[in-house]
Amino acid sequence: MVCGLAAAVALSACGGGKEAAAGGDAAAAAPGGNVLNVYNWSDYIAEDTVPGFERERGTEVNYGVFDSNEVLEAKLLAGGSGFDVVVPGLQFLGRQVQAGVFQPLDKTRLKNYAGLDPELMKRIAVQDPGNQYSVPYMWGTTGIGYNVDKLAAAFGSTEIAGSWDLVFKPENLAKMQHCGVMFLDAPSEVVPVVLNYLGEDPNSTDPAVIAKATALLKTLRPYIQTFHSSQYIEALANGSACLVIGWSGDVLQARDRADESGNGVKVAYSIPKEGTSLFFDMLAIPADAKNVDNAYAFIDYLLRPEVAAANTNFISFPNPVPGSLPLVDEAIRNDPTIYPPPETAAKLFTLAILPPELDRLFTRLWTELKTGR
Ligand code: SPD
Repeated sequence: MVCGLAAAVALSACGGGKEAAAGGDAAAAAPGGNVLNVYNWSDYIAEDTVPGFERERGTEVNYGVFDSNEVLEAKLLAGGSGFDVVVPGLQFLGRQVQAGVFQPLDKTRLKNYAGLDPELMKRIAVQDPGNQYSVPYMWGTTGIGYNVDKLAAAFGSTEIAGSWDLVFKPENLAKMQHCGVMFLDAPSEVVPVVLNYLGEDPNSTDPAVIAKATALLKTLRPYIQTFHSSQYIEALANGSACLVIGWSGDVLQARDRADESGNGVKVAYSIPKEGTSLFFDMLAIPADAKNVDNAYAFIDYLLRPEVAAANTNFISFPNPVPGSLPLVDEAIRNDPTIYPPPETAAKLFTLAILPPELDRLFTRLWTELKTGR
């Protein structure tokens, strides 16, 4: 089933359009003008996607980027963000819907809606009932990114990258500390993966269970140089990091950047055999968006098979439009780390809606971890 989703295709990473300062600046540009204010993940769109939309529609796009659901959510919950299209992860969108942040989508305004993968839409409907408020942009996994030569030098081969043991056993992580270890900077991304590794429910909300993840993470802390959710792309590519917990397409972009630079750094991505999280990033229109016609036009444009394919080809994340697959580069289409085969897909879990009452616990444990307390 996940393969069917994967077969659906992807959108992309950074680039394109003018990057708006978040919130207020975007709002200031809106009144009266033919504009669109978009807030998307960094490194998540092909270079010509936004300029192509601007040319075609005669609209100016203010394009801002973020690298964490928490940052986006803070702006949305504060209200008056000025954004017309945003891209939260599904587990955050679920609770933002409950908080009244978004307007329901009028599907009749999206002529490419019928091209979305029905299996994927069914899965998403668990957290966005009736698929009322969002459409998927891209999906992917959280896994291990590594420098092939450094890993082989430390362990004799790269086989160990097939298991979370590489990252979650302190004696293994210690062997990579000299060349740069980076973790995603978000408890909502890392804790579920650790719990799954420990054989616990990855979506547990029980503080006693979450404490097991915290205890393990504390044993790893001495070997982690940096917590960051986007800098690892460049760090892997230029060789200043050799082991990361990161997102699939981001690590593969690092591999491509290194290859293109000719610096000799070889980067690879692994979905560990114990399984990991499968995420969906969703396009949604805030309830107070000012440029709603342009927002629909932009979402519909992103769902065109040729646009979705261009994005996937650029960012190496799969999109949800099956009709785009024939236009996706063969190397991407056949890459099992991008489109996981059924035996790998069977081990992937979806992140549940994060209950707001867990926020304080997550924030505290993460602060303690990062500060080494
Ligand atoms: N550089 C773009 C990465 C997008 C990752 N989205 C992750 C959401 C995970 N819940």
